[in-house]
Amino acid sequence: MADRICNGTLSNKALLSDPQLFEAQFEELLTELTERDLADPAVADALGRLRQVLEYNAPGGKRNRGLSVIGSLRELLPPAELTQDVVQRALVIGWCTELLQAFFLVADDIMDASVTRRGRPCWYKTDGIGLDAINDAFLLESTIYRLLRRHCRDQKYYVHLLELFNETAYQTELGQTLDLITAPPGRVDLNRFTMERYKAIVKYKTAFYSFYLPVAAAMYMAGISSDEEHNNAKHILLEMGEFFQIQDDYLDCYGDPAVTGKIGTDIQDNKCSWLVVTALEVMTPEQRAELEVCYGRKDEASVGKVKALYDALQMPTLYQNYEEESYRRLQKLIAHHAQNLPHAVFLSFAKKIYKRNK
Ligand code: GPP
Ligand code: MG
Ligand code: MG
Ligand code: MG
Repeated sequence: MADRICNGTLSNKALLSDPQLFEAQFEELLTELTERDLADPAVADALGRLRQVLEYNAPGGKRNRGLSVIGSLRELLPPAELTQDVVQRALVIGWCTELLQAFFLVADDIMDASVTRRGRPCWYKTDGIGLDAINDAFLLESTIYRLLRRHCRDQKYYVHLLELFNETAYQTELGQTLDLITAPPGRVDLNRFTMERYKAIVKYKTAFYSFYLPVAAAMYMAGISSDEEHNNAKHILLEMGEFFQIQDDYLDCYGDPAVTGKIGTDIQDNKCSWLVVTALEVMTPEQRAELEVCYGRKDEASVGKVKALYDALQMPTLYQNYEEESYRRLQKLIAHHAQNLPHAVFLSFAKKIYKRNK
Protein backbone atom coordinates (compact mmCIF):
# COMPACT_ATOMS: atom_id res chain seq x y z
CA MET A 1 0.00 0.00 0.00
CA ALA A 2 2.74 2.43 0.99
CA ASP A 3 4.11 2.75 -2.53
CA ARG A 4 0.62 3.09 -3.95
CA ILE A 5 -0.64 6.32 -2.56
CA CYS A 6 1.54 9.20 -1.59
CA ASN A 7 -0.12 12.34 -0.22
CA GLY A 8 -3.29 11.51 -2.09
CA THR A 9 -1.56 11.22 -5.45
CA LEU A 10 -0.38 8.06 -7.10
CA SER A 11 3.25 7.16 -7.30
CA ASN A 12 4.80 4.34 -9.31
CA LYS A 13 1.70 4.13 -11.49
CA ALA A 14 3.45 2.07 -14.12
CA LEU A 15 3.80 -0.82 -11.66
CA LEU A 16 0.13 -1.04 -10.79
CA SER A 17 -2.46 -3.32 -12.36
CA ASP A 18 -5.72 -1.86 -13.67
CA PRO A 19 -7.71 -3.06 -10.63
CA GLN A 20 -5.17 -1.38 -8.33
CA LEU A 21 -5.24 1.83 -10.37
CA PHE A 22 -9.03 1.70 -10.32
CA GLU A 23 -9.17 1.38 -6.52
CA ALA A 24 -6.73 4.21 -6.01
CA GLN A 25 -8.71 6.42 -8.38
CA PHE A 26 -11.73 6.10 -6.11
CA GLU A 27 -9.91 7.79 -3.23
CA GLU A 28 -9.09 10.67 -5.56
CA LEU A 29 -12.69 10.97 -6.70
CA LEU A 30 -13.97 10.99 -3.12
CA THR A 31 -11.73 13.92 -2.28
CA GLU A 32 -12.57 15.65 -5.53
CA LEU A 33 -16.35 15.33 -5.09
CA THR A 34 -16.56 16.09 -1.40
CA GLU A 35 -13.69 18.52 -0.74
CA ARG A 36 -12.55 20.22 -3.92
CA ASP A 37 -15.82 20.57 -5.79
CA LEU A 38 -18.30 22.99 -4.20
CA ALA A 39 -16.47 25.20 -1.74
CA ASP A 40 -19.59 26.83 -0.21
CA PRO A 41 -19.39 26.13 3.56
CA ALA A 42 -23.19 26.17 3.67
CA VAL A 43 -23.28 22.73 2.02
CA ALA A 44 -20.40 21.19 3.99
CA ASP A 45 -22.76 18.91 5.94
CA ALA A 46 -24.43 17.73 2.75
CA LEU A 47 -21.03 16.93 1.25
CA GLY A 48 -20.25 14.96 4.40
CA ARG A 49 -23.38 12.90 3.76
CA LEU A 50 -22.38 12.48 0.10
CA ARG A 51 -19.03 11.07 1.24
CA GLN A 52 -20.83 8.50 3.43
CA VAL A 53 -23.14 7.56 0.57
CA LEU A 54 -20.23 7.14 -1.83
CA GLU A 55 -18.14 5.13 0.63
CA TYR A 56 -20.98 2.75 1.44
CA ASN A 57 -22.45 2.25 -2.02
CA ALA A 58 -19.83 2.69 -4.72
CA PRO A 59 -17.13 0.14 -3.73
CA GLY A 60 -17.56 -3.53 -2.83
CA GLY A 61 -18.97 -4.84 -6.11
CA LYS A 62 -17.41 -7.06 -8.75
CA ARG A 63 -16.22 -4.01 -10.71
CA ASN A 64 -16.89 -5.73 -14.07
CA ARG A 65 -18.49 -2.63 -15.54
CA GLY A 66 -15.98 -0.13 -14.23
CA LEU A 67 -12.90 -2.12 -15.21
CA SER A 68 -14.17 -2.94 -18.67
CA VAL A 69 -13.85 0.71 -19.78
CA ILE A 70 -10.06 0.66 -19.36
CA GLY A 71 -9.95 -3.03 -20.38
CA SER A 72 -11.74 -2.33 -23.65
CA LEU A 73 -9.72 0.82 -24.33
CA ARG A 74 -6.48 -1.16 -24.03
CA GLU A 75 -7.77 -3.39 -26.83
CA LEU A 76 -8.92 -0.47 -28.98
CA LEU A 77 -5.90 1.86 -28.82
CA PRO A 78 -2.24 1.17 -29.61
CA PRO A 79 -0.07 1.33 -26.44
CA ALA A 80 1.57 4.58 -27.57
CA GLU A 81 -1.79 6.34 -27.41
CA LEU A 82 -2.53 5.07 -23.90
CA THR A 83 -0.89 7.97 -22.12
CA GLN A 84 -1.29 8.46 -18.38
CA ASP A 85 -3.99 11.08 -19.01
CA VAL A 86 -5.97 8.78 -21.28
CA VAL A 87 -5.74 5.92 -18.77
CA GLN A 88 -6.84 8.19 -15.94
CA ARG A 89 -9.86 9.39 -17.91
CA ALA A 90 -10.80 5.78 -18.65
CA LEU A 91 -10.62 5.03 -14.91
CA VAL A 92 -12.84 8.02 -14.13
CA ILE A 93 -15.37 7.00 -16.80
CA GLY A 94 -15.20 3.48 -15.37
CA TRP A 95 -16.15 4.94 -12.00
CA CYS A 96 -19.02 6.77 -13.67
CA THR A 97 -20.42 3.40 -14.78
CA GLU A 98 -20.04 2.10 -11.20
CA LEU A 99 -21.75 5.22 -9.84
CA LEU A 100 -24.65 4.69 -12.24
CA GLN A 101 -24.86 1.15 -10.92
CA ALA A 102 -24.73 2.38 -7.29
CA PHE A 103 -27.55 4.85 -8.07
CA PHE A 104 -29.69 2.05 -9.54
CA LEU A 105 -28.95 -0.41 -6.73
CA VAL A 106 -29.78 1.96 -3.89
CA ALA A 107 -33.15 2.65 -5.56
CA ASP A 108 -33.76 -0.94 -6.72
CA ASP A 109 -33.28 -2.33 -3.21
CA ILE A 110 -36.04 -0.05 -1.92
CA MET A 111 -38.38 -1.06 -4.75
CA ASP A 112 -37.62 -4.78 -4.33
CA ALA A 113 -37.79 -4.63 -0.50
CA SER A 114 -34.37 -6.29 -0.40
CA VAL A 115 -32.47 -6.82 2.82
CA THR A 116 -28.80 -7.22 1.96
CA ARG A 117 -26.45 -6.07 -0.79
CA ARG A 118 -22.77 -6.93 -1.20
CA GLY A 119 -22.89 -8.80 2.10
CA ARG A 120 -24.21 -5.87 4.17
CA PRO A 121 -27.59 -4.32 4.87
CA CYS A 122 -28.98 -2.42 1.88
CA TRP A 123 -28.31 1.32 2.29
CA TYR A 124 -31.97 2.16 3.01
CA LYS A 125 -31.94 -0.54 5.73
CA THR A 126 -29.05 1.04 7.61
CA ASP A 127 -29.52 3.00 10.82
CA GLY A 128 -31.24 6.34 10.38
CA ILE A 129 -31.36 6.25 6.55
CA GLY A 130 -34.71 4.74 5.46
CA LEU A 131 -36.40 6.47 2.53
CA ASP A 132 -33.93 9.37 2.63
CA ALA A 133 -31.95 6.89 0.54
CA ILE A 134 -34.03 8.10 -2.41
CA ASN A 135 -32.24 11.46 -2.30
CA ASP A 136 -28.92 9.66 -1.84
CA ALA A 137 -29.62 7.78 -5.07
CA PHE A 138 -30.18 11.13 -6.84
CA LEU A 139 -26.88 12.40 -5.43
CA LEU A 140 -25.05 9.36 -6.78
CA GLU A 141 -26.51 10.02 -10.23
CA SER A 142 -25.45 13.67 -10.16
CA THR A 143 -21.84 12.81 -9.33
CA ILE A 144 -21.55 11.10 -12.72
CA TYR A 145 -22.13 14.34 -14.60
CA ARG A 146 -19.85 16.36 -12.31
CA LEU A 147 -17.01 13.92 -12.95
CA LEU A 148 -17.58 13.80 -16.70
CA ARG A 149 -17.58 17.59 -16.81
CA ARG A 150 -14.39 17.96 -14.79
CA HIS A 151 -12.44 15.25 -16.55
CA CYS A 152 -13.76 15.09 -20.10
CA ARG A 153 -15.22 18.48 -20.98
CA ASP A 154 -12.40 19.30 -23.41
CA GLN A 155 -12.49 15.95 -25.14
CA LYS A 156 -14.02 15.48 -28.60
CA TYR A 157 -16.16 12.65 -27.27
CA TYR A 158 -17.69 14.62 -24.35
CA VAL A 159 -21.14 15.05 -25.91
CA HIS A 160 -21.17 11.40 -26.98
CA LEU A 161 -20.55 10.40 -23.36
CA LEU A 162 -23.25 12.72 -22.00
CA GLU A 163 -25.76 11.33 -24.49
CA LEU A 164 -24.65 7.78 -23.77
CA PHE A 165 -25.11 8.07 -20.00
CA ASN A 166 -28.44 9.89 -20.41
CA GLU A 167 -29.82 7.45 -22.93
CA THR A 168 -28.64 4.45 -20.92
CA ALA A 169 -30.24 5.72 -17.72
CA TYR A 170 -33.52 6.23 -19.57
CA GLN A 171 -33.40 2.73 -21.08
CA THR A 172 -32.70 1.23 -17.65
CA GLU A 173 -35.55 3.16 -16.06
CA LEU A 174 -37.91 1.92 -18.79
CA GLY A 175 -36.70 -1.63 -18.07
CA GLN A 176 -37.26 -1.14 -14.36
CA THR A 177 -40.76 0.12 -15.18
CA LEU A 178 -41.49 -3.06 -17.14
CA ASP A 179 -40.02 -5.14 -14.29
CA LEU A 180 -42.27 -3.42 -11.74
CA ILE A 181 -45.53 -3.34 -13.68
CA THR A 182 -45.14 -7.03 -14.58
CA ALA A 183 -44.86 -7.81 -10.84
CA PRO A 184 -47.72 -5.98 -9.09
CA PRO A 185 -47.64 -6.86 -5.37
CA GLY A 186 -50.38 -9.26 -4.32
CA ARG A 187 -51.80 -9.66 -7.85
CA VAL A 188 -50.43 -12.89 -9.28
CA ASP A 189 -51.28 -13.58 -12.91
CA LEU A 190 -49.01 -16.21 -14.42
CA ASN A 191 -50.20 -15.28 -17.93
CA ARG A 192 -48.06 -12.13 -17.69
CA PHE A 193 -44.87 -14.17 -17.49
CA THR A 194 -44.01 -14.77 -21.14
CA MET A 195 -40.50 -15.18 -22.55
CA GLU A 196 -41.16 -12.21 -24.83
CA ARG A 197 -41.92 -9.93 -21.86
CA TYR A 198 -38.96 -11.39 -19.95
CA LYS A 199 -36.53 -10.57 -22.75
CA ALA A 200 -37.80 -7.00 -23.00
CA ILE A 201 -37.42 -6.47 -19.25
CA VAL A 202 -33.84 -7.72 -19.04
CA LYS A 203 -32.61 -6.06 -22.22
CA TYR A 204 -33.72 -2.69 -20.87
CA LYS A 205 -33.18 -3.01 -17.12
CA THR A 206 -29.77 -4.72 -17.26
CA ALA A 207 -28.11 -5.26 -20.63
CA PHE A 208 -27.72 -1.68 -21.83
CA TYR A 209 -26.12 -0.30 -18.69
CA SER A 210 -24.13 -3.37 -17.66
CA PHE A 211 -22.66 -4.36 -21.02
CA TYR A 212 -23.16 -1.87 -23.85
CA LEU A 213 -22.44 1.26 -21.74
CA PRO A 214 -18.84 0.53 -20.64
CA VAL A 215 -17.72 -0.79 -24.03
CA ALA A 216 -19.49 2.03 -25.91
CA ALA A 217 -17.77 4.57 -23.65
CA ALA A 218 -14.37 3.07 -24.51
CA MET A 219 -15.29 3.08 -28.21
CA TYR A 220 -16.13 6.80 -28.09
CA MET A 221 -12.87 7.48 -26.26
CA ALA A 222 -11.04 5.64 -29.04
CA GLY A 223 -12.80 7.79 -31.67
CA ILE A 224 -15.16 5.05 -32.81
CA SER A 225 -18.58 6.66 -33.14
CA SER A 226 -20.23 5.25 -36.28
CA ASP A 227 -23.72 3.77 -35.85
CA GLU A 228 -22.61 0.67 -37.72
CA GLU A 229 -19.80 -0.16 -35.32
CA HIS A 230 -21.87 0.66 -32.26
CA ASN A 231 -24.73 -1.52 -33.53
CA ASN A 232 -22.36 -4.42 -34.08
CA ALA A 233 -21.02 -4.12 -30.54
CA LYS A 234 -24.53 -3.68 -29.15
CA HIS A 235 -25.71 -6.84 -30.85
CA ILE A 236 -23.16 -8.95 -28.99
CA LEU A 237 -23.26 -7.07 -25.68
CA LEU A 238 -27.04 -7.12 -25.31
CA GLU A 239 -26.98 -10.89 -25.77
CA MET A 240 -24.37 -11.12 -23.02
CA GLY A 241 -26.47 -8.84 -20.83
CA GLU A 242 -29.53 -11.01 -21.28
CA PHE A 243 -27.57 -14.03 -20.14
CA PHE A 244 -26.11 -12.09 -17.20
CA GLN A 245 -29.61 -11.29 -15.90
CA ILE A 246 -30.68 -14.93 -16.39
CA GLN A 247 -27.76 -15.84 -14.12
CA ASP A 248 -28.85 -13.16 -11.65
CA ASP A 249 -32.36 -14.65 -11.61
CA TYR A 250 -30.98 -18.16 -11.16
CA LEU A 251 -28.71 -17.04 -8.30
CA ASP A 252 -31.63 -15.21 -6.64
CA CYS A 253 -33.01 -18.67 -5.83
CA TYR A 254 -30.04 -21.05 -6.10
CA GLY A 255 -27.08 -18.82 -5.19
CA ASP A 256 -25.40 -18.80 -1.78
CA PRO A 257 -26.10 -15.44 -0.08
CA ALA A 258 -22.69 -15.72 1.59
CA VAL A 259 -21.19 -15.59 -1.92
CA THR A 260 -23.65 -13.36 -3.81
CA GLY A 261 -23.94 -10.94 -0.89
CA LYS A 262 -27.71 -10.66 -1.35
CA ILE A 263 -30.74 -12.59 -0.18
CA GLY A 264 -33.16 -13.41 -3.00
CA THR A 265 -36.59 -11.77 -3.16
CA ASP A 266 -37.88 -12.61 -6.66
CA ILE A 267 -40.45 -15.23 -5.58
CA GLN A 268 -41.85 -13.01 -2.81
CA ASP A 269 -41.87 -9.98 -5.14
CA ASN A 270 -43.93 -11.74 -7.85
CA LYS A 271 -41.09 -11.11 -10.34
CA CYS A 272 -41.07 -12.16 -13.97
CA SER A 273 -37.86 -14.14 -13.41
CA TRP A 274 -36.19 -16.54 -15.88
CA LEU A 275 -36.94 -19.37 -13.44
CA VAL A 276 -40.70 -18.81 -13.37
CA VAL A 277 -40.94 -18.18 -17.12
CA THR A 278 -38.94 -21.31 -17.95
CA ALA A 279 -40.73 -23.43 -15.32
CA LEU A 280 -44.09 -22.38 -16.78
CA GLU A 281 -42.96 -23.71 -20.17
CA VAL A 282 -42.41 -27.24 -18.81
CA MET A 283 -44.90 -27.70 -15.95
CA THR A 284 -48.16 -29.64 -15.82
CA PRO A 285 -51.56 -27.89 -15.38
CA GLU A 286 -51.61 -29.22 -11.77
CA GLN A 287 -48.23 -27.69 -11.02
CA ARG A 288 -49.37 -24.43 -12.59
CA ALA A 289 -52.42 -24.36 -10.32
CA GLU A 290 -50.15 -24.87 -7.30
CA LEU A 291 -47.79 -22.12 -8.45
CA GLU A 292 -50.73 -19.74 -8.89
CA VAL A 293 -51.48 -20.16 -5.18
CA CYS A 294 -47.98 -19.83 -3.72
CA TYR A 295 -46.08 -17.41 -6.06
CA GLY A 296 -45.69 -13.75 -5.03
CA ARG A 297 -46.29 -14.41 -1.33
CA LYS A 298 -44.03 -13.41 1.54
CA ASP A 299 -44.63 -16.33 3.93
CA GLU A 300 -41.87 -18.91 4.13
CA ALA A 301 -44.13 -21.89 3.50
CA SER A 302 -45.29 -20.48 0.14
CA VAL A 303 -41.75 -19.56 -0.89
CA GLY A 304 -40.62 -23.08 0.09
CA LYS A 305 -43.33 -24.61 -2.10
CA VAL A 306 -42.23 -22.57 -5.14
CA LYS A 307 -38.63 -23.69 -4.56
CA ALA A 308 -39.72 -27.33 -4.22
CA LEU A 309 -41.57 -26.99 -7.52
CA TYR A 310 -38.44 -25.58 -9.19
CA ASP A 311 -36.43 -28.50 -7.79
CA ALA A 312 -38.99 -31.03 -9.04
CA LEU A 313 -38.75 -29.47 -12.51
CA GLN A 314 -34.93 -29.71 -12.32
CA MET A 315 -34.37 -26.03 -12.87
CA PRO A 316 -30.62 -26.25 -12.06
CA THR A 317 -30.16 -28.73 -14.93
CA LEU A 318 -32.25 -26.63 -17.31
CA TYR A 319 -30.17 -23.62 -16.32
CA GLN A 320 -26.84 -25.39 -16.87
CA ASN A 321 -27.96 -26.53 -20.32
CA TYR A 322 -29.04 -23.02 -21.10
CA GLU A 323 -25.67 -21.65 -20.00
CA GLU A 324 -23.77 -24.01 -22.33
CA GLU A 325 -26.02 -23.17 -25.26
CA SER A 326 -25.81 -19.44 -24.56
CA TYR A 327 -22.00 -19.57 -24.49
CA ARG A 328 -21.90 -21.30 -27.86
CA ARG A 329 -24.34 -18.77 -29.34
CA LEU A 330 -22.23 -15.94 -28.06
CA GLN A 331 -19.04 -17.29 -29.63
CA LYS A 332 -20.86 -17.35 -32.97
CA LEU A 333 -22.17 -13.83 -32.52
CA ILE A 334 -18.66 -12.59 -31.78
CA ALA A 335 -17.33 -14.32 -34.88
CA HIS A 336 -20.05 -12.78 -37.08
CA HIS A 337 -20.64 -9.35 -35.59
CA ALA A 338 -17.38 -8.17 -34.06
CA GLN A 339 -16.20 -7.16 -37.58
CA ASN A 340 -13.16 -4.94 -37.13
CA LEU A 341 -13.57 -4.57 -33.37
CA PRO A 342 -11.04 -6.70 -31.47
CA HIS A 343 -12.67 -9.93 -30.32
CA ALA A 344 -10.83 -9.66 -27.01
CA VAL A 345 -13.14 -6.79 -26.00
CA PHE A 346 -16.03 -9.24 -25.94
CA LEU A 347 -14.21 -12.43 -24.99
CA SER A 348 -12.68 -10.96 -21.83
CA PHE A 349 -16.12 -9.79 -20.72
CA ALA A 350 -17.63 -13.22 -21.51
CA LYS A 351 -14.87 -14.98 -19.55
CA LYS A 352 -15.76 -12.95 -16.45
CA ILE A 353 -19.43 -13.82 -16.45
CA TYR A 354 -19.85 -17.42 -17.64
CA LYS A 355 -20.01 -19.96 -14.80
CA ARG A 356 -20.11 -17.17 -12.22
CA ASN A 357 -21.55 -17.84 -8.77
CA LYS A 358 -21.75 -14.22 -7.60
C1 GPP B 1 -31.37 -5.69 -11.87
O1 GPP B 1 -32.54 -6.15 -11.28
C2 GPP B 1 -31.63 -4.35 -12.45
C3 GPP B 1 -31.28 -3.19 -11.85
C4 GPP B 1 -30.52 -3.20 -10.60
C5 GPP B 1 -31.65 -1.88 -12.46
C6 GPP B 1 -32.46 -1.03 -11.56
C7 GPP B 1 -32.92 0.17 -12.27
C8 GPP B 1 -33.41 1.30 -11.73
C9 GPP B 1 -33.81 2.41 -12.63
C10 GPP B 1 -33.55 1.52 -10.28
P1 GPP B 1 -32.58 -7.02 -9.93
O2 GPP B 1 -33.58 -6.38 -9.03
O3 GPP B 1 -32.75 -8.44 -10.27
O4 GPP B 1 -31.11 -6.82 -9.32
P2 GPP B 1 -30.66 -7.42 -7.92
O5 GPP B 1 -30.87 -8.91 -7.98
O6 GPP B 1 -29.19 -7.08 -7.85
O7 GPP B 1 -31.48 -6.75 -6.88
MG1 MG C 1 -33.37 -6.05 -6.93
MG1 MG D 1 -35.20 -5.12 -9.26
MG1 MG E 1 -31.99 -10.10 -9.11
